[in-house]
Amino acid sequence: MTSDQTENEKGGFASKLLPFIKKQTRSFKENYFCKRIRLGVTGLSKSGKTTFITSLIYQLQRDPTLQVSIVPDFPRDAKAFPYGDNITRLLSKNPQWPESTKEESEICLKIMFGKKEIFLEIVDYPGEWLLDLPMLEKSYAQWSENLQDYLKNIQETGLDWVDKAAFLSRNEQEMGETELNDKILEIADDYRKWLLKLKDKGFAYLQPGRFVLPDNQADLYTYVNFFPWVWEKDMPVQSALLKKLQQRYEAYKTEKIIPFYTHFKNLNKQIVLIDCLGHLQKGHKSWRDLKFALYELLKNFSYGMQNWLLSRLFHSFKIEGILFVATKADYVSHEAKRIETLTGILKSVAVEASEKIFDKKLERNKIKYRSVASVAVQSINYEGDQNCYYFPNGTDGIELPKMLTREYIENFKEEVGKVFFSPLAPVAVGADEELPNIEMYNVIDFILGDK
Ligand SMILES: Nc1nc2c(ncn2[C@@H]2O[C@H](COP(=O)(O)OP(=O)(O)OP(=O)(O)O)[C@@H](O)[C@H]2O)c(=O)[nH]1
Ligand SMILES: [Mg+2]
Repeated sequence: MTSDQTENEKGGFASKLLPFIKKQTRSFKENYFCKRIRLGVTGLSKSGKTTFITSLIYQLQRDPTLQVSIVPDFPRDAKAFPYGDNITRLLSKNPQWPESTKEESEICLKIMFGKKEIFLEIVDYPGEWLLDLPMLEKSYAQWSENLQDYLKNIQETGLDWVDKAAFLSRNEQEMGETELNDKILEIADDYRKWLLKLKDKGFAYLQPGRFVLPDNQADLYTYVNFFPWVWEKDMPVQSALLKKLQQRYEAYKTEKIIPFYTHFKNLNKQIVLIDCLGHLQKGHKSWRDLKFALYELLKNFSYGMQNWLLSRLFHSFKIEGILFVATKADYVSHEAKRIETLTGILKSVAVEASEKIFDKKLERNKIKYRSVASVAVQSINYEGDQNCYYFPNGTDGIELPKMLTREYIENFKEEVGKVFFSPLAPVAVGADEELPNIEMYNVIDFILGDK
């Protein structure tokens, strides 16, 4: 090696190292001298995430004790959360809910709180994608076994796509490569359509999420090309079909789930939104499915206290506090008794789903439960509030159940059928009025209360 080469290499090494050190120092400064909260707003499809995040930003900006601004140029590598569009829709003369989310987006708020400076980062994404997270830790065989049990549990048998797949696996030897590929695509598409039907019935545990909600139309052709092996317990030792399904399952994980997860996993606070009323309306199957889906989801996050310095240096967070929220509480009106009942229902589903996961990792006072309306569909009248929609108290409608037995939920469904309303538009507010909400201040307290 010549001395020139050595110098060049040294220079090369130093010039590579310098930006690294600068980056580490910058991130150390950023994280050491100011507080950074990575908030995960977790919730199944249509649980109210986008409306909730929009309302949260709106309420934070109106809090007289805080100075809140949206950090420009954030995020550098993803789409910005469309706060402006969402709030304009909600405040317009004919108010509209935010559009259903089709892609991931992020926002960062700079919050001055006395002399303290806090950066609050929030990620929004389509609820359907969240259900992919449990697939990460499963092989194709484990995933298939899991879905086999799932089909039994939800009592779905005699399915067309399963019969077709069983037939294909018995006859694959007689087929050429092209025919086999075509058949796989056909069954994968049938499987996708079946998932969509399940969604309509109120089921939440629908995998893969992008079959139900693709990133874009092109994904329908590129990724909807596998299905679970659910027609027999033991998989064959040699099968071209099995090999293709396994490979495509793994490709989906690598190309779709992992990039989403890496953006999403580093959280230090989590808010889990649950549309309890929506699931109750759809009956006990939907309710049971909700519990199962929640359990499978929460398993994917890390909970517990973390080493403060290490976490900030290496950007690896643990969730130190969780708030479960029953959304759309305006459907039961603001009366304290009914809000409490809704929170009780929320607790019953959340505790059952998360007990084993939090076991000794989170202290009880770090787990909170609240009922909230991000944007109420009516002006809230705090005294003698009779104007509620889905679950009025008494003669015209039905009361929320005190105990959630299976029988109750079945009957509940029937009763609700009689007084069913389609989703209502948010209330129109005047230029000098504010968007009505229920108990959003509790959410702000959860986020900033310990800072
Ligand atoms: N009454 C009432 N309805 C709400 C509220 N928040 C959301 N909704 C209803 O729930 C629907 C879904 O809300 P979104 O905020 O889009 O839910 P999401 O979880 O972001 O849904 P995806 O992005 O599709 O996963 C809205 O279109 C409204 O009909 C609320 O505070 N009160
Ligand atoms: Mg959304």
